[in-house]
Amino acid sequence: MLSKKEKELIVEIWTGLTPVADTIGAEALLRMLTSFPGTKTYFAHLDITPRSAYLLAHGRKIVLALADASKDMGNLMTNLGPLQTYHAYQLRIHPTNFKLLSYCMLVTLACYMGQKFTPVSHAAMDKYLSAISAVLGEKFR
Ligand code: HNI
Repeated sequence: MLSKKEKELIVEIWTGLTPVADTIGAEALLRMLTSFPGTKTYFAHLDITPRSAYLLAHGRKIVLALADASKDMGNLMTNLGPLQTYHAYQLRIHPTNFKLLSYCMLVTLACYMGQKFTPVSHAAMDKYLSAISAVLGEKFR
């Protein structure tokens, strides 16, 4: 559970990062693909070289989805319904992978935000990404 303060902090962080959504998203993806090579299997048909047009565009989609969902945290289940179905039934993403991307997103935010990524922000973001991961991975069988 995120407190009211934590929720506000998360919205503030993602709102601030929206202009660089492609950079943040692409770096988080690249870190995941490099540190956990097994994740590359899901992107086998795509150009996942560092800062490729694809990685930037896809990274942007992920960050914007995270930013959007943060604005209505009480309804993650409903609002992420289509993404949940897509990841579970069409893409068949094993839920472990959401933890890996979340971890790489935290590292990316720490690098990018520096001092602004305080321990309090870190803890709040960890909770938020866990909540997202739980929703996106829930339908996988
Ligand atoms: Ni994910 C497509 C959001 C985690 C593999 N993913 C999307 C799209 C969004 C998205 C948005 C684009 C949907 C569309 O085009 O309609 N993905 C998210 C979010 C997370 C996440 C918010 C967690 C934070 N995705 C993951 C993980 C993997 C993953 C962990 C695999 C390791 N996603 C994919 C793949 C696609 C995808 C593969 C389709 C890519 C494509 O371009 O075809």
